[in-house]
Amino acid sequence: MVDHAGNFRRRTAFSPCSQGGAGQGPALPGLRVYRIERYSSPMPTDIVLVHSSDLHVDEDCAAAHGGDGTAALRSVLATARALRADILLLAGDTFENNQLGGAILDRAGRRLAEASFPVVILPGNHDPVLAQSVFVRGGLDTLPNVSILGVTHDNAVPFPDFDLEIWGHAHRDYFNMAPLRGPRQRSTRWQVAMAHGHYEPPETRANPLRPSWVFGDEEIAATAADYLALGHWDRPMRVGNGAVPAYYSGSPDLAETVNLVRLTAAGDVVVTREPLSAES
Ligand SMILES: [Mn+2]
Repeated sequence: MVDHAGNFRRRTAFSPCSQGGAGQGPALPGLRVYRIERYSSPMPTDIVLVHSSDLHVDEDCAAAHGGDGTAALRSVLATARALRADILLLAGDTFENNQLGGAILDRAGRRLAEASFPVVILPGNHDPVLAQSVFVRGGLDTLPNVSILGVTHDNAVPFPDFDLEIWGHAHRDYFNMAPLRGPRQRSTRWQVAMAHGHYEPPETRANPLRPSWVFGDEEIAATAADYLALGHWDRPMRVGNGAVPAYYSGSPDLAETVNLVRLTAAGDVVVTREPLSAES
């Protein structure tokens, strides 16, 4: 932080967020306001990120969502708009699989294109970056407001107007990989990381029967990110040892919320859960 006299000072204490953050939704258990060291001058306004994952856009099915396979996407986009998101983060498994047909991809593409804000997509284990991925076949890589890690950008998407960079390793095939390998050096005031995989706490990390796409406390801390947007779990949860605010958003279907992440002008990171809006 830079105080009023312009002197750098270090603030390490976490203070409970007694104000409930910037929304009406239920607070996430263990919610904290993180005081993060800052070197640069204050930003004039807050940056609002909305984080969701595991939308699993699928072929239309009469038994679910009134027959609209893009219902979860529609709902998350409407919620992000209602929350006045500056950027929407989708942390993997946006699509159920890479075999989806043209009609559903066209509809998903139209919904994304109609969004009035940038969308950053991290491909997950259901929708990895293959030559014939949904992102390419659906033309999603041509939408000006959509950035797809591993497709339109290799590992990082810059947002110079916000002095923000968002990085993450896309799933590029169906095999195992380490989602948080090689943390990216910070080059902007704000840095947000994304990962699609399975958090393993220290007490079970040695278990040889481990799931794929694992990361733990050390990998999370090594990102030194202002926020880590996680996907793969349908349940919303904060994970890690507190060094970095690392949250699963959970799926819209199960959580019925998105994570709202406010990067404040004062340098705080405030995370709340917000209910899905009525669809429009
Ligand atoms: Mn997954």
